Amino acid sequence: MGLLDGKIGVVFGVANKRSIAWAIAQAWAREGARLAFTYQGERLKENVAELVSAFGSDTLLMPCDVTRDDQIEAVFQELRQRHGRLHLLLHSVAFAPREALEGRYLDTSREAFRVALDVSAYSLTALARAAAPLMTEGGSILTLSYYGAEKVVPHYNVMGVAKAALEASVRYLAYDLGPQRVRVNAISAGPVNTLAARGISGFTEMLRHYEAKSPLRRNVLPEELGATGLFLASDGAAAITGQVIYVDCGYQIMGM
Ligand code: NAD
Ligand code: 0WE
Repeated sequence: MGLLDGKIGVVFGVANKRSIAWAIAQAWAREGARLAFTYQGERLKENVAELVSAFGSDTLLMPCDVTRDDQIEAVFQELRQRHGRLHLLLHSVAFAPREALEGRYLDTSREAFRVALDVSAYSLTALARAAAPLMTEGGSILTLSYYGAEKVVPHYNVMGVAKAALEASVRYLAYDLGPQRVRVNAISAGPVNTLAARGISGFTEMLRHYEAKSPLRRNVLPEELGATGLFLASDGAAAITGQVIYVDCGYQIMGM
């Protein structure tokens, strides 16, 4: 008896075994969900194929660059043909051009702003709109945010602006989809050492800062993000929508 028995889900944002999407997908699968996966491009295909082979050889795996309407359409067309319905969607995707995460927010170019907001914020709306017609039995849409959406985190820059737009999108999507029993929530995660975090200068210091300052005096573990992702997807969260849930060892409550 799994919490997600009979549920069908699709996961956007697995790059490798350290991806937050992978931790949440594993928690969903362990509780009985049937999952399909997408990957950003050919560069990641092999990696992701190897990971998802753990879920059986008939696991649906499709390319999807979330800036491409044609690829989004193809993913949901395939899901409709294979399963006919959908209950769960995980959006764990973000990107800003590297140079926008260095230096001043003030210097963000129009193009870097466009790319960051397109990939990291608009994509949730595009995916939710494509998923909604398949979520005929209700559903749960989940995305990943970060504290830089609400407070200044040096160098997070345009990603902070994109996460603010993402969190506002969660609320508007929750309102639009509520009548069809589709819930939309975000997990605001503390820092995790993933591909997207590696190479960010000062990331190791950030991990140490959370360890020193958060009420729980440690960093969040991927499996803890998996556990919260599972809760939000389950009937235990049936009355929770439009929310940003902090999974950050309490860091967000601190004033100093
Ligand atoms: P990750 O690199 O494993 O995942 C990021 C994913 O985004 C990758 O799978 C990448 O392929 C995908 N992606 C980027 N551009 C894309 C595009 N155009 N089309 C499709 N996919 C695209 O890193 P992660 O840390 O697991 O990041 C997942 C989410 O978690 C992101 O939204 C990130 O902002 C958020 N987050 C991360 C942390 C952290 O410290 N790692 C903290 C809070 C929130
Ligand atoms: O959302 C993120 C990072 C997302 C991200 C990472 C990269 C690195 C490679 C988006 N775009 C890019 N572009 C690249 O070229 N996090 C929450 C992790 C993160 O990133 C930071 C952080 C934290 C935390 C950047 C600066 C300061 C703090």
